[in-house]
Amino acid sequence: MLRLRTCAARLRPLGASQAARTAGPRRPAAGAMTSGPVRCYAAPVASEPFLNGTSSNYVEEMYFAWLENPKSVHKSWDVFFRNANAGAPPGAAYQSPLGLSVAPQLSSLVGARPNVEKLVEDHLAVQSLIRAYQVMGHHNAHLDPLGISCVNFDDAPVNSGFQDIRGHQVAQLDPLGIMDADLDSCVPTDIITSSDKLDAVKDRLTLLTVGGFYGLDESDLEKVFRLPTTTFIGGSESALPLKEIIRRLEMAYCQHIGVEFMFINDLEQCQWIRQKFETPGVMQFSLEEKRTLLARMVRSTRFEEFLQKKWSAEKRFGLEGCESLIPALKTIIDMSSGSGVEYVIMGMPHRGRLNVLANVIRKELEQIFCQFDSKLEAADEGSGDVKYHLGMYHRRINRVTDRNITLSLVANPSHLEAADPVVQGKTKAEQFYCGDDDGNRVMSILIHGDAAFAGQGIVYETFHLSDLPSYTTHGTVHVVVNNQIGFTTDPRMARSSPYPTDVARVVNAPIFHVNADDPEAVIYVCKVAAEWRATFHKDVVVDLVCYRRMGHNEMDEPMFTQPLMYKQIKKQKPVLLKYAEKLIADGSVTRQEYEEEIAKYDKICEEAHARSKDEKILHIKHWLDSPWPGFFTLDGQPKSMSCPSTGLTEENLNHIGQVASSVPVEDFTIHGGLSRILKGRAAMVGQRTVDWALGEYMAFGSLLKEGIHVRLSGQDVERGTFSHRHHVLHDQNVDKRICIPMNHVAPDQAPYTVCNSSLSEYGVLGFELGFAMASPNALILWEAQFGDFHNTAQCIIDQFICPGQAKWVRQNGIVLLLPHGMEGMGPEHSSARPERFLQMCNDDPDIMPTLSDDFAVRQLYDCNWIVVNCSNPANYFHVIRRQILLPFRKPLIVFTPKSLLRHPEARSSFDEMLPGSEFKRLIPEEGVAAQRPEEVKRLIFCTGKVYYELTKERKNRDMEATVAIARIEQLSPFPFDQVEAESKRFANADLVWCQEEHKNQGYYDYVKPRIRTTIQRAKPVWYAGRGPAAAPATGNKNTHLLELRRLLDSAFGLDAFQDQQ
Ligand SMILES: Cc1ncc(C[n+]2csc(CCOP(=O)(O)OP(=O)(O)O)c2C)c(N)n1
Repeated sequence: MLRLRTCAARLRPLGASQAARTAGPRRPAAGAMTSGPVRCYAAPVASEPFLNGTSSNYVEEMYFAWLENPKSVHKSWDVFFRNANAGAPPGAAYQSPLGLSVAPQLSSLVGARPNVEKLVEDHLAVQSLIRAYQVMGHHNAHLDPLGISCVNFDDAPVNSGFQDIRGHQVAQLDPLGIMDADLDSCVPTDIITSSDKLDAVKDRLTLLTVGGFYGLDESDLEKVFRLPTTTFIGGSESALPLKEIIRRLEMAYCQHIGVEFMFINDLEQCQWIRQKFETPGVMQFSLEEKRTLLARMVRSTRFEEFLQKKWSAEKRFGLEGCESLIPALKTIIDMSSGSGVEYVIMGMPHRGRLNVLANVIRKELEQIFCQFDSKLEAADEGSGDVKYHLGMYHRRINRVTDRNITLSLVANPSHLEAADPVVQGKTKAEQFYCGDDDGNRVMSILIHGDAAFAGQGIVYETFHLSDLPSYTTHGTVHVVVNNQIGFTTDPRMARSSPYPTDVARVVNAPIFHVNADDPEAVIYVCKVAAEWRATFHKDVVVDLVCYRRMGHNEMDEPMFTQPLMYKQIKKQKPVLLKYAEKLIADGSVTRQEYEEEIAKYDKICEEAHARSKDEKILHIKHWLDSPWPGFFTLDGQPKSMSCPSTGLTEENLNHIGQVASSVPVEDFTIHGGLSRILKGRAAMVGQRTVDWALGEYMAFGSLLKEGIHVRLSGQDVERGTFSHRHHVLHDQNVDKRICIPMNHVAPDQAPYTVCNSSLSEYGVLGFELGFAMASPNALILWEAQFGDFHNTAQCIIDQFICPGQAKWVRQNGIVLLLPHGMEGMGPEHSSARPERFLQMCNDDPDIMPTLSDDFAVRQLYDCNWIVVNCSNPANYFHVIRRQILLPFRKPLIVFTPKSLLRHPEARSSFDEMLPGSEFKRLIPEEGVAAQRPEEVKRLIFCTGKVYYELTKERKNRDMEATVAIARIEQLSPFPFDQVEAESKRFANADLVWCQEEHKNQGYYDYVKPRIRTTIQRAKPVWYAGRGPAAAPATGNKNTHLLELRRLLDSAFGLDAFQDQQ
């Protein structure tokens, strides 16, 4: 090692500090030393002229090899190292190798130097060339099965086999400059873009040498170059002639697979990939594998053909042009099953979905076929969904590995990529609940379209969750069905990145582009992708470069917009045919066997079709992606229609209150300000009261104690945006040492997860929704930083949360906490947009429901979601607990307070939380006005924080006997029964709806018709609130206060509405 360092020191000018750094061991020196005694070279040396930062590694490689065996390196290197070790001065060790003897005749070496320089330069050039292929080879790979980027359309050949079109022709031959997998299709000028034919290599090389980048010329082709350790093309050989180096690099990087990985900043991972693609002969398939692949291609192809034959006028978003997707997915699943995965959760768009359901998930074919029957009667309530959006869950034996595997395809809306975070959340939950901390047992696969993958921002948001501790699923395999078109839009109009997959580079995911018309290449990259995930637990992308044989759907005419592309597609021989011919030609199967395979599958389809005619009823619940075994009765009904009391014993409240006020670990120093907060909590517990944060603590802590996992996620939720929560304590003296008291509630409690999320709403809310899908026995909450930020997650709300049960019969108990309130903070942080949630509620404003004993629970059961605005901590506590104690699950939207978090009146007594107490859908007037209700002149209905402004104003105006105030805490489903009771109680009062929001916003449009229905339209419902406006709030504090004053004036002005009579 010392010898090496000495030599290295001579090859590079080292500063003192650098010299010190080189002292540590780096690589074991070879055992046998063949040269003379070591000379320490202490004096600073001049750099040799050809040496620079990059070449020194190469020279070191040479040196190691030389140490092992002087004959393994070129003679010139042998001489050089001998000279160097013999003490040649700087510059003098580089000599012509021929006819020279070793030192001491050093003086005679001068003069032969140019040859050695050339030799070193050539070696460096070869090393650079190898690296250039590793970095840019994919630009020249033959990825497009149509070859249309390389074809003159006026004279397009019919492709009968795999393309043999050189990547370098790309720019020259594509008349349109469109439809290339790689929009950045310029040929890298520093790599030799040629075929495996030596002549072509020579031609190209000659061309290059004219203006040559690396300075190699034709005469170098036969020269043998030592290979650096950063390549595996040599196999067992350590040196190869240049022409063979080029040929092998072309084979590895410029055929039907294009590998993008050199941006990964991890040497081990780069080496792993190099080995997988460079090692000679690595892509060998056994006969068995080839036959399995052919059988899978048969199924994939014939399934679409069968559907086309039977239902030619139906949309099905067929897979034609990318039939290899099916064997691709099956390979990923086989490989993953082999490495221990038991559960694969998938998400995918429309394209090929039925095929995946049939041939990957193995949904019964008759269940798929009967979906095409328009006369099928729906057995489930709700809207249902089209067949290519439904989900599926299936547990079966994987035939290749003979192990159990569960496959689930998550139901999705039309909104492309929206299901990505949902799949990840569900995957994380399944991992969490089975204790799979490293993702060895549960994994996700996401399938994408090329246009959507590049265009939709949610893809990026989802990638950014991939390595966060509370969100990682430990690697996802992404498969892109890159048919080089999005509906009618060409890639050059659809994205600005060279590849549709470039978004994956942000997380250092390797990207394997593959020509989907080469099924073996597809299978190979899928194997590598699955292995990558199993080895490194990181994301990986397989880009299946293919085409779309039909229009966007089977009814569309693609020739309107892509005439030349489709002329070419019409000439394209189907991939199954090409592959079958290849296997027949090489003797892997006989034509008869191939035809029998086809006949066998066709028969399966025909028989299933016959059976499908017996299906008379469509059960959407047969398409559930996440069954909840044991939660419902066998026919899917709730086990009861009641909700137990959500109250807690005094002892429990005290105990949780103490946990919330303490630091349950030893030697843990918290911030002084936090000590005061905890002391304040302890004092509240002593006084049997809770504020908002403590009420939340009681709810979460008690559920945890009862074995319910609680997960709270969102931006800065650990402390709380408003610094009120403090669920994670930070040691002030030890970096990253934290304590989560909520996990110290009881020894056998369920775990509490509280996690600050990435700055994403769409991605994180989708993720939490997916997490909540996995189990009904968990409370999953997402909190927006401010309520209005939920609008960047609108797609998850509109497409999944609001209609999810109606479309896909899957209930979901996710909770959204949306800080809301007009506090004079301007338009951006005031409104959680209650009007939007309320507008999407499914209760009828015009029909007074039939009231029954279980009305409150039934109403909840029938609604699509619950919307509440709690005005005190006890009610918040109850509604959170009710969420779990209900015998079914519904999404819960909570408008949460800001100033009320610290409002001295917004506190609740333990009495309101004891056994027997429950969530109050409406808090009736309980003050002075309630004593003589007949004398009350006005009944104000309101919700949320404005209640406190109203009571203060009422007191100031001394109107407590004349004005009653009732709080509607559960806005939806609307408490018709309680509003009716309150209206009847104050029979002589006029009715006012008061809100602090603008008239076209807030709750007014929702509550007014419902109050009117309740009172049988006997009276008007007056409005006291801000006028209509475009923005949610004013940015001017004075205007804010003025508006508040005005709305309070109208609320308490008993003649304020006279002129509206
Ligand atoms: C968010 C969203 N925007 C628009 C659409 C309408 N749309 C449906 S398919 C499609 C093209 C998708 O192209 P690509 O992702 O390449 O998939 P392909 O259909 O080619 O398989 C579009 C624009 C949609 N479904 N979702």
